Amino acid sequence: MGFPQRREFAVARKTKKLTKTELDRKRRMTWWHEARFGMFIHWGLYSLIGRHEWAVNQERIPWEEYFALADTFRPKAGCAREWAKLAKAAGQKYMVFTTRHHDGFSMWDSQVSECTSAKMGPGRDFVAEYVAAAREQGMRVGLYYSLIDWHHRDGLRCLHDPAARRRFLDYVQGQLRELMSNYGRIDILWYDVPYPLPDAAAWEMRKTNNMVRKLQPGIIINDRGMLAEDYTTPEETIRAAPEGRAWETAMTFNGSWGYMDTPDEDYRDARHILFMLQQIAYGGGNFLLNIGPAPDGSVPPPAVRRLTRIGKWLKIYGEAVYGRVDRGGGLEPLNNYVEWTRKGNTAYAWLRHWPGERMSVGYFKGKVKRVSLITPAGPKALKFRHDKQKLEMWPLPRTCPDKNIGYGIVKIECASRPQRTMVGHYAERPLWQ
Ligand code: JFZ
Repeated sequence: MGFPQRREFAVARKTKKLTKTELDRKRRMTWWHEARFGMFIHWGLYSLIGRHEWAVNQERIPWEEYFALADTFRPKAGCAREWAKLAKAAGQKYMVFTTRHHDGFSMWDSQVSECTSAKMGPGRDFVAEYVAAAREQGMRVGLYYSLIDWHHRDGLRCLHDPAARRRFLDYVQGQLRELMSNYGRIDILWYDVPYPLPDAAAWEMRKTNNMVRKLQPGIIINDRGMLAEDYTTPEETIRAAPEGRAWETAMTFNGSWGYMDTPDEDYRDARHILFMLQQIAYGGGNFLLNIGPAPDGSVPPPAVRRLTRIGKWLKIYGEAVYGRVDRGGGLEPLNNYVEWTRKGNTAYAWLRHWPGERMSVGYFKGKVKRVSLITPAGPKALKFRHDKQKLEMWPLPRTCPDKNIGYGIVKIECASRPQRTMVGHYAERPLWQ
């Protein structure tokens, strides 16, 4: 026979065999995609300075002075539990904690370093406290680990001196082995800043990640260790990775990862966070939103207030965010106030501005089966009329039913994939007629 039939060809493409590596990745990433929203925590000695986590470097603070801060680092007991409870209340499903940032201060009882929270001031293993608290609240557990170490004597020398490189890699690999061995199941390893070595080979990343995966078979690893691994990490920006590639936007609340006592107005507000969550979900990404706890471990009140409101909202409207949200495409925003997420044949219209008692969405395609308004009291069926021009829905209340953040959701269930795109419509009926 000659050419395959078109239909067969389409089917063949759909069932395209994934390689074992691709299949394993898809499996281990499922919970992560469905979780969507996580809490990033930057906390360490720099929190005591309160001027961004790079203070020691940017202000050229002498190391003796910096590590002397450890003597006054006396966080309250149970602070990690506070973070985990807050994450849960915020509707976040996983957490990522800075085990060691660039300053070289390890927040656990590391045997390969003298600069640890166990050997110095606090005398505590914060990683152990964090992991226990996260688990207790049903959170997936992520560990952030900085490859760069400003303080380690070989942290820079490793670039030109092979013996120094050997010592430094032994240290990095030793620390990772501890983190992957001593705290039970770890769900995410979040590498950061692979400086100064030039490539994955110089860092021995393949060997290191093989060790990590051997110790933690289900673990998800980000892309900041100079290998692509499981997901891409745009920062302070929402930028989808190419189709088929997982991505996660990491974002500060107020411009600093480490604790800074900035005014309330400097915090991204709850409405904006929701807008970003929608944009990210539409692009098939995840959202890792940072808090920088104060030296005593407490979370700055502006962050607590916002996270609490977001969590309250997600309790009602979470189905538009969690679970098998499809990567978007084909659902264009309506002016500047209706945006979308989609799960299979169901479109969720996110209303940032309330249209009044009737809502009209032009250019909507898809066989509409049911339309409902999601409200704090549950879903309310809406009437609808759908023709070639538009989908009309009514009766809506006069104002947004969400009094918390003022963000409403209309759920549109269809028998086929919903689409809203103006392509082709210009020809059918020009906008100016
Ligand atoms: C790094 C750190 O330097 C910073 O302190 C914080 O921990 C943050 C999460 O990560 O900063 C970066 C790293 C990578 C990029 C930008 C800032 N990047 O790829 O654009």
